[in-house]
Amino acid sequence: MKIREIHVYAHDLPVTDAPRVMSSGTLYSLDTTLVRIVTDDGTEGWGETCPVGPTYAEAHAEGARAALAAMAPGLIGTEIWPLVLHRTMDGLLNGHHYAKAALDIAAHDAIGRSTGLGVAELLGGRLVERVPTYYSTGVGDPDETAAIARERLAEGYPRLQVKLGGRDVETDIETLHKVWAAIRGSGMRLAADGNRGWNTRDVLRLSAECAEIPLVLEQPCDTVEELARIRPQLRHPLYLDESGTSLNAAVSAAGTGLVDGFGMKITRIGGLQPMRAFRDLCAARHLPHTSDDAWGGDVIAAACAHLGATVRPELNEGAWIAAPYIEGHYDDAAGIRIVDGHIPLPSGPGLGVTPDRDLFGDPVAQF
Ligand code: 0XW
Ligand code: MG
Repeated sequence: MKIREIHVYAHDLPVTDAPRVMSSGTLYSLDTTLVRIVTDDGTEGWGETCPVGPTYAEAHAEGARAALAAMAPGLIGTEIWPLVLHRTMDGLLNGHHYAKAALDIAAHDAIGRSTGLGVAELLGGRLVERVPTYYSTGVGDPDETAAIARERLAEGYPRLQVKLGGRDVETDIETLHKVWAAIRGSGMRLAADGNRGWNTRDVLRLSAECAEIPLVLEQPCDTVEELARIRPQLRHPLYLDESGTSLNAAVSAAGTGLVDGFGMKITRIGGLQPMRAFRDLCAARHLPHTSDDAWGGDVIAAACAHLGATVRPELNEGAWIAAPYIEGHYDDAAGIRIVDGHIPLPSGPGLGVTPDRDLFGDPVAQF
């Protein structure tokens, strides 16, 4: 099965209830990139990549489109099978995982559509039909964040991620105590995500002053070196997110015992093929992890849901999707939705969503 055409689209996703505040930046609207592959048997496959602004990761929307344009001409007429595709892409461009991921996802979608199989089956087989997700707050007022926690708990979310950092640590500590008072005894799991925004002094203080709260600390500091320095003094499990920039980085973090789990993004690691290896590596070390992406619409959400359905339930920290912060869907009927804190896996072949192409206008590039 070979790639016949590649079409690239740019699309604006305004943030509902904007702005969304993170320690890495304030967001009003996200620029997403969609890829449509057409194979030699006429099958279509969709992929997507949407950095959450230019300051969250070493990625930005125009960078994704430039990298796709650099690779696409060399991919026309080549095999679409994921292992072969990655080898071909790596021969055309070094790095740029987040752009390669869009092509990898489109390839999985096309193979699924052509064979009549869901992407979860291509990844080894679904273990659940309802994939757990988690709600992620913005960096906000302590009482308002606790009120959000109460609401999401009532909606059935099994896990809450509180965004913190980029302000005085006292307010972050107050926020965690108020959120814990709101969810204590409910079974809802809690992550405190600093998004690289704390220095080591502030994380150590926060961990000590929240020692009785059973939370996980997600990417509190910017660098692996800082995390390694504070690790022995932390009172909480440590998860890696932004610094897990590749399968190699994840192997090192898991193998050296730096972390107790991961927040992982399909696009950051390069797509579903490397994400599948990451999932199996985590299973071998009994490390919990998420199956997220940074942002994006129904295509990336479907990819997260399919991957999330294949994670061992006891290690599954959920598939985060941006649907609660986005108006509308690419596919009105089968768009990815959250019901009672879980994502019902779409039933169609491939990703199970068929975007309405008219939403995106003319392609910004075609090969
Ligand atoms: C909650 N997420 C998965 C989505 C945001 O874009 C960032 C993020 C995270 O850092 O965990
Ligand atoms: Mg995170």
